[in-house]
Amino acid sequence: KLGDRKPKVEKMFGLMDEFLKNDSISLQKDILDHVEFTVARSRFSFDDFEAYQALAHSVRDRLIERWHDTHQYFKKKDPKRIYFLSLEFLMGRSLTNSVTNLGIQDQYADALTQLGFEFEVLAEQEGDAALGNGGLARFAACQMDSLATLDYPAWGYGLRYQYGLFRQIIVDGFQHEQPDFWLNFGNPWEIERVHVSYPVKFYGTVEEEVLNGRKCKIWIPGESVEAVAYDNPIPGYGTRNAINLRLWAAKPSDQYDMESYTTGDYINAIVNRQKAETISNVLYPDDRSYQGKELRLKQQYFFVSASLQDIMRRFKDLHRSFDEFPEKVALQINDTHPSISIAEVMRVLVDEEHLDWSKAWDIACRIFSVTIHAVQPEGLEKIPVDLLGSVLPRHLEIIYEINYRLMEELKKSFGQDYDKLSRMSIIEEGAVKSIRMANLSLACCHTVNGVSRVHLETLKTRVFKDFYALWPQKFQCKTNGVTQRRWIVVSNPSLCSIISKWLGTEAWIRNVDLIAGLREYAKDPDLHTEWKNMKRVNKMRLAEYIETLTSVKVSLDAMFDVQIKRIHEYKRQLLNMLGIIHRYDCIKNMDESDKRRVVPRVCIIGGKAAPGYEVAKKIIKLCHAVADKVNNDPDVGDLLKVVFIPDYNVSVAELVIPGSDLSQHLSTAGHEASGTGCMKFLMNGCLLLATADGSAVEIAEEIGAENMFLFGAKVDEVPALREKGTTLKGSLQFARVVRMVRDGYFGFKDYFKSLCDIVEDGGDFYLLGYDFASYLEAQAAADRAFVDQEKWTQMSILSTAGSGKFSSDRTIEEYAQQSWGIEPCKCPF
Ligand code: GL7
Repeated sequence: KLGDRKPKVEKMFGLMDEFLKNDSISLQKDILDHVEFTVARSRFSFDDFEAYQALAHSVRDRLIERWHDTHQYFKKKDPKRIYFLSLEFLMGRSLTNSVTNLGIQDQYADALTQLGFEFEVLAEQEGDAALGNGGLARFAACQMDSLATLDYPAWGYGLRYQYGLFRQIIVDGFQHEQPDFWLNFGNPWEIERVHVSYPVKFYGTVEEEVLNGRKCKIWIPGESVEAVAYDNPIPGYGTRNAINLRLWAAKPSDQYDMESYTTGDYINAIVNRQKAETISNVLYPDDRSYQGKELRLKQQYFFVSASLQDIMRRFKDLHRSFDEFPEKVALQINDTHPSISIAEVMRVLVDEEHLDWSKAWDIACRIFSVTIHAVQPEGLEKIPVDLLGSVLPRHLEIIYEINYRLMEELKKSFGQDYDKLSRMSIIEEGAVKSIRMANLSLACCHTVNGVSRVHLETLKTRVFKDFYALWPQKFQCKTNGVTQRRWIVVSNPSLCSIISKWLGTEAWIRNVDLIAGLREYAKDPDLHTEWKNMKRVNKMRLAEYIETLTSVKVSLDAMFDVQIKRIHEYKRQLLNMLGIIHRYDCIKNMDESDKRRVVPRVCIIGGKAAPGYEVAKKIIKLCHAVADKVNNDPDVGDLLKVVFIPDYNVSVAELVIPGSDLSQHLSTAGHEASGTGCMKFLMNGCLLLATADGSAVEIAEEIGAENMFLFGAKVDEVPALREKGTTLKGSLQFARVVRMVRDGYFGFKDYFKSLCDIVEDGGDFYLLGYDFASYLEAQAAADRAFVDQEKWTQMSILSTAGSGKFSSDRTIEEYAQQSWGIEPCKCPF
């Protein structure tokens, strides 16, 4: 209780004003203060990393100020809030993004120059926060940026993994994984909140009790772990709002096991308590399947339980009755990973708040919405009943009850159609009886979102056909987007200046639709000159990076052709490699006069393979084997270079994308739910060579199919092509390049045999053979377009100009209006 000690608000504001000034001298003093007192180095002697730390702390102070003010304001206004639950957030670096969004980049750059440092050099000191695998997690990060910028009262909730996504190192062309100790040198972007912590329970038994004459279920847990909050302020751009990303870390519980202590088993008691911390230790490095792992389930429940306790506490501070809960709370389930939250909400409302079941279910159905990011039913999580029953016994009972009621309701519509009922059931019978987490989400959520139009269609017609027939109104399309703040303003400052100059305003940074205004100048020779210079400077930066990492020298006149993303069979990096081999083979068979007509290329590939994914690892090795041969062949010279960029991550993407001419998105049609990399390339004026899959279909609508290179089987053709199976042979050219690999032209004959088998004898599930001819045609079209640099530049400008739809700002507006029912809440001071 503050009692008489209430702070004098005016005095507080007066002092704040004096604290955080943004003029150059104040910033310099501030940075040096942090060198001296936070980093504890002498201000007369500190290195670049220490300077970065001090700088980061000085920026963090400014973030915290806004973040406090925003939360104070949210508390006062008490708007409906969106709580975004995600097991993964791929934030990358924070420094440049923070000063950009705070609008104090120039002031900091200036202050540092005066101290003898360069902002860019210090920014390079920061490691990536890689608490996620791929597109899904980076999309979550982009959404946080948009939520803050658009002033929505939002919270992100997730897990603070000690080890982020593994580091990829390449030894003799093979991928090896090393742990990512990202917290070893501290993390200035987070605020540890030791006073914000909740117990999270596991295991134990369920007992029945009579309370006020009513039978109740009581969960007697067997283990308790403490969840401690780490807050990460997320600043909006062009607003004072800064929202919170709250990540939970597991700590041993205070409620220690008295018995072990009293029986003298002191050491074991401590060791067991320490084990608790392992829950938030490590991010699962596979981006598609984590089926049946106990630790994975514990991670999911751990962050869900802590988040819901936090959300309920905030709600109860101001409200008495849960009737108001749906007016104040929207919960977004990011993929099926946090869907145990549905059972947890039911448990809290029924067992702890003593609401009756139907009332609690009504509330749950009004607060939850889900986004599915998978295409294949195999990508949807299932948890074995035995496992769930052991780790969360009460939740299993609740899920059974939800399912019983669901089945009763379905019988009213479908009668005794048991096939349909068993398909729709939350419980999957079979060798391993399992809980289908997607079906649990579908039963409860008021909206089920797909991440592109093609994807939603797949969900409606294939994956969730039965549910769609029953509840068509639940299914919505929210095409993904990316934030132009990070993907243009931060990562491509020269492009940012060009856009602002030609549009005559910086307003596009918050309202990206304005970017379409560039179309008017797509043929303007002055813009062309600036555009080409920008691209060349970015290519130079990328070429230096490539040389430093791989010792390969590349020509800036070559087309930089890039495929960067997780390595997967369906993403078809192998198709790219076979295309490169074909190009190499052609060059080898040319005479000198033909060679003069070849468009020189630098083929850049980057991406991680899940540690247990053998085929993907072989593809990485093939990239290196081909690169070795091609890059050292004097017949080829600068006409073709092949580069594998190791340890691909967010900050590498920020460097590579602005320096690319062409980017490849080769998923077999119907397999990429959306894809977001393509949107970043698009914004940066890089032309797309793509299949008609995921968001590429919508990109073609926005910029015109004539401004990209589309190829390959269409989504609705793929099933029939597969039916034809092994009778479907690729072209002669395809057979020839596969034979080169098979015969050991690039060495490692035995090792690559299985790759060749998959695309020839193994049925070629991803249709590489079938698509090869049209892929080569698309590549040839790209070559022809590149020769005509005016035409190419025009296409490039039109790509950027047509990228407005693919901003996560648009995505978030759609979620806010169609799924969450929230309004902006802009902090006025
Ligand atoms: C993904 C999809 O594969 C990808 O196409 C989509 O853009 C992304 C965000 O919606 O989600 N689903 C998934 O499990 N991962 C993805 O990147 C890892």
